[in-house]
Amino acid sequence: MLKYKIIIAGAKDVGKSSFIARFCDNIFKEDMKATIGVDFKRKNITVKGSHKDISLELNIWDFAGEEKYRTLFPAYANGASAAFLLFDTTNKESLEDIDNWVKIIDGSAHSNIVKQVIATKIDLKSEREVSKKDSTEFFQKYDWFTEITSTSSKTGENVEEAFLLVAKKIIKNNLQICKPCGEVFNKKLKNCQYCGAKVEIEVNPI
Ligand SMILES: Nc1nc2c(ncn2[C@@H]2O[C@H](COP(=O)(O)OP(=O)(O)O)[C@@H](O)[C@H]2O)c(=O)[nH]1
Ligand SMILES: [Mg+2]
Repeated sequence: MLKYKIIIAGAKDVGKSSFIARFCDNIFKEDMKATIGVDFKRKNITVKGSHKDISLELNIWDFAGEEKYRTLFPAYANGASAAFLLFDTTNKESLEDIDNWVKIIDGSAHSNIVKQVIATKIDLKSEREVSKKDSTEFFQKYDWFTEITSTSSKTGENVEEAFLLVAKKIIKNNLQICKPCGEVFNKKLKNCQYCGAKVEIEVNPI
């Protein structure tokens, strides 16, 4: 099984632990307990490839967003293939805080890390403080920015889709398909680890 580490960044209470709980266990708690330091979950995901389905084991690291724990973050960001950056649509400050998380990630993770922005709590329509337009404008300054996925861990809206999107980006970044034998393996290798064929042209598995 191909294993990848994913980290979840964002201010305290933006909904990081709820996002993970919805994806991994399909549950939601109004009284989610605050994360102390760091937490860890595993979940497999299957992406439909053009040649074959690709299953990944995602190791998902949940961080406490509180200032006092942020010094731990660089150590845990080490080796991550993707980072979710969460802000809470009912809290404008949590959007501004993303700049700090990007700095921390850029300073500690490898440069081709997938970054995916997630807007949380979209079920709380009447409490909304950040519009899609304002948040999209906020992220234009980042060259890695593609799109925001708007989610609700309460209703489950777009949570699985967000993980699937990131899994696809991880595959694009890290894997190639061997033309002769059809197996999927690490992009860094010059020969297929299954049949030994030399890589002539990189073919993306999805
Ligand atoms: N209505 C609603 N509340 C949410 C949602 N996600 C999280 N919450 C609530 O927001 C609070 C903080 O969530 P939590 O996951 O602990 O945030 P964390 O500190 O970023 O891990 C908890 O009371 C959750 O129940 C959501 O999508 N909708
Ligand atoms: Mg938490």
